[in-house]
Amino acid sequence: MNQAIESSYQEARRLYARHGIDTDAVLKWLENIKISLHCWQGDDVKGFLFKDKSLSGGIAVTGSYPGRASTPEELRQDLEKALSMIPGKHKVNLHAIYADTEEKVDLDALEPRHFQRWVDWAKEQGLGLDFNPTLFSHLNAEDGFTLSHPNPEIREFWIKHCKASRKIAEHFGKELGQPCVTNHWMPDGYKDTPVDRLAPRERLRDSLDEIFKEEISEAYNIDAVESKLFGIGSESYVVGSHEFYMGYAMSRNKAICLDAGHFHPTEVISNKISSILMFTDQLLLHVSRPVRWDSDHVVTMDDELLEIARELVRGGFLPRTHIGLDFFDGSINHIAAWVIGSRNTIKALLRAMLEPVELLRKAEAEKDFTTRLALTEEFKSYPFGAVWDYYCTKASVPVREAWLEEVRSYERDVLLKR
Ligand code: RNT
Ligand code: ZN
Repeated sequence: MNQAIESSYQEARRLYARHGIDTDAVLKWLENIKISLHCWQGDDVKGFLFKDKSLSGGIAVTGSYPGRASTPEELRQDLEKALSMIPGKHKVNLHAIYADTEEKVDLDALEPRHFQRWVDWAKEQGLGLDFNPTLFSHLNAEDGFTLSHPNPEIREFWIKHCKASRKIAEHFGKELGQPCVTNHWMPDGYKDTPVDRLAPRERLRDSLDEIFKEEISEAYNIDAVESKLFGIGSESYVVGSHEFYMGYAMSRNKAICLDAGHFHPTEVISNKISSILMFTDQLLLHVSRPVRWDSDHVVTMDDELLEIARELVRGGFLPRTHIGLDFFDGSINHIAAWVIGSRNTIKALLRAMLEPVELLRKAEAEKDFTTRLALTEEFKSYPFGAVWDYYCTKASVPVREAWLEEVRSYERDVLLKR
């Protein structure tokens, strides 16, 4: 091990130990945390099934940085590259449109075999897989409604697709020996103020009930539902609102997915985690960064990321929380985006684990808010970076910005030749 990294770590270790924080134990803990790397950052949410269809559903990618993956092989190669620069063992999050098959198959007819190459690859790489039915970028989603569509035939198409998705997820879970989280998000909503807010919600409830009818063991598949406040083209009303899914998930024993970009701009998901986990078993996070709207910017080390990490650590919620990333920035190197967002998320968890939580709790209980504030602020400049560098070294991934050079040469040798 590099001498400077080792001695900086030992110095940091002593400093943290003074407050009862065992950095060696923290790193063992961190090693067990899985992040779900979203495949759709690798190709600007295009997928492979309907290549000529443009992205719909009120989400948008801007930028045309060269080199994005356009085949399953390229996407896997890029994911491998990204994962080689991220410490830990993680998961990859697939969307249905990323099926790897030569067959011409529509979403309602997808089967586990259309994803077998992903499964084989995940096995070989020691990765878990998560899944999402794709309820956008399709002819049957063109008018902005899917599972709550007034036309029963269109609803039926999407119900079939979601049922098929759960079977695919079950297969992932069985093959990989760890549960696959299947997240259901659909864009359904109105651009302008609706007259009837209730009927689409009743239809969505009924469609979801039909989809979840089949019992699938939680050892293989965990269902999650993702709410949203608004999208492009659904500014006035989204069928699957937060309140809708709070009620739905609680009454049906499903996991809620909180996406950091799906609320009012000053509303934060960090403040929702403890409440939701009082009443549900499991939580899915879509770690994202909304800049003025649900813009899905690459996750940076901002206050909200740190606050999310603190909530998970302090509340003891990590075993019940699935952490997924959800951003798509087409204006920078696609692999760098993954690396930056994932490393930040893991690093934020590390920072949270390195805080003197017991001391802070005690100060709070004693109404000593001065100590609470003083310690919280001082700990922001404690040497977590030395612990992070040591962790990266031990995990054989690049230390500090050294990964950027690797991305640059990969860009030169692989991406720009595509
Ligand atoms: C959209 C949701 C959803 C998608 C992915 C691609 O606003 O956040 O999670 O980003 O399914
Ligand atoms: Zn999301």
